[in-house]
Amino acid sequence: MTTANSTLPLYQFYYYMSHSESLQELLQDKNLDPRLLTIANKVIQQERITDEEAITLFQIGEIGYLGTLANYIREQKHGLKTYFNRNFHIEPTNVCVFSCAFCSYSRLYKHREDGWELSIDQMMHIVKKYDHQPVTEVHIVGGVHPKMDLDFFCELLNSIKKHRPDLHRKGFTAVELDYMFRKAKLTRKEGLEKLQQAGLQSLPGGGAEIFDHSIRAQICADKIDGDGWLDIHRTAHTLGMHSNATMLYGHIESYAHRVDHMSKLRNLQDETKGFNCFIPLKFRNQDNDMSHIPESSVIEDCKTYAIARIYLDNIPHLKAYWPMLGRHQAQMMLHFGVNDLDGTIDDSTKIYSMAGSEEQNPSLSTQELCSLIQQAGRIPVERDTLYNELIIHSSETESIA
Ligand code: V47
Ligand code: SF4
Repeated sequence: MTTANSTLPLYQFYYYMSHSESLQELLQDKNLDPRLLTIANKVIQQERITDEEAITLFQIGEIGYLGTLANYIREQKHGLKTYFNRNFHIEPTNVCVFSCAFCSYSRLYKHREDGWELSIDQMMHIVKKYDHQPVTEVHIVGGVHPKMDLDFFCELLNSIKKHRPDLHRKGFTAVELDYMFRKAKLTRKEGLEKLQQAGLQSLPGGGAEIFDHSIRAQICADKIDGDGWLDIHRTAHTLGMHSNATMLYGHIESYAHRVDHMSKLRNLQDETKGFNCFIPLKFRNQDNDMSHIPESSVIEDCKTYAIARIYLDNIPHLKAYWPMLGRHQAQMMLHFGVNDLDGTIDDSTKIYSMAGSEEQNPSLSTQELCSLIQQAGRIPVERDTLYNELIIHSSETESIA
């Protein structure tokens, strides 16, 4: 990896220094709670924090302290680099056999005339719209439609691969996969192998929600359980596919549930090293069966991202998904441990606009993404799905990695 201006501009150098220094200052603070001092020392020593310590961070860590620790870790891992990619989504259908209480997007199968169902030709039409455009990833995700089965999606993947082999095909939540494999009467390994042969290259992180049984029973009772979600990702990792992990937070779960969720991910990552990135997803409350629950505050969001960065020491990247958080809040998260903003999207997803996100037609040009990142004092780096660096967009020059 080379960059035309590998020397940091002076302001970025001072910026980088100031975060280490603010951590040193924090350690000198005589009023700092001894539990927080112990955790800060662990971070400096690169020691893993315990589940109890993570709960303590949620309970008594204020955002200045948490941001300092999360930034320190983020800069140890990635310096000032902040990643994004050029991608678009295909949402084959919003018809779904499940009825998750938080979902604003799906239409039950019995009311399928209110939803959409795309044919292979219609989806290939979307893919062909990007011919001659430098997109690197298609993200395929949607509802669970009983007629869209494993063979249907193998045909779709094969068609995309044939038409545009260089486009990385990331697709299907563990929820969609579990349903497809059970219907096809295949084991998870057999089903994933079949999709992999057809062209699937990695899995997105959706469907994880909160792993705890009692919470799942209240918000998404009928779909795959937490162990099943983890098993599908474990199986994908053993087949050489990478994946992401999400956590839907800010609804009825407690801090202990969030830590339990991240603990299961941290344990699986120790085993497989297959997760590329973790994406906390803030619950949005418009037009769903949980609309009576207020959305989390910005402070709570900052804390959750920062604690994820501190706790998940073995997952390399932390993503703020801007279509859900809104571009300005996602930009702020670049100071709470985040080093990835996902992609250009090109107004190709409806999941969050329908749930009340301020991003009603999510689309950002590369230039707009770079500006958001640079305004936060970071260096924009265009990546592919697997975090290979493609272009470093420094403020003075642009270099091909
Ligand atoms: O599993 C649904 C979430 C997920 C709401 O891997 C909601 O790169 C908040 O996982 N409020 C699907 N969240 C999307 C997803 C995703 C998105 C972007 C990138 C990646 C990746 C993965 O959306 C669902 C669910 O957790 N969701 N409804 C809502 N009202
Ligand atoms: Fe279906 Fe996914 Fe919505 Fe649940 S979150 S109802 S599985 S589309």
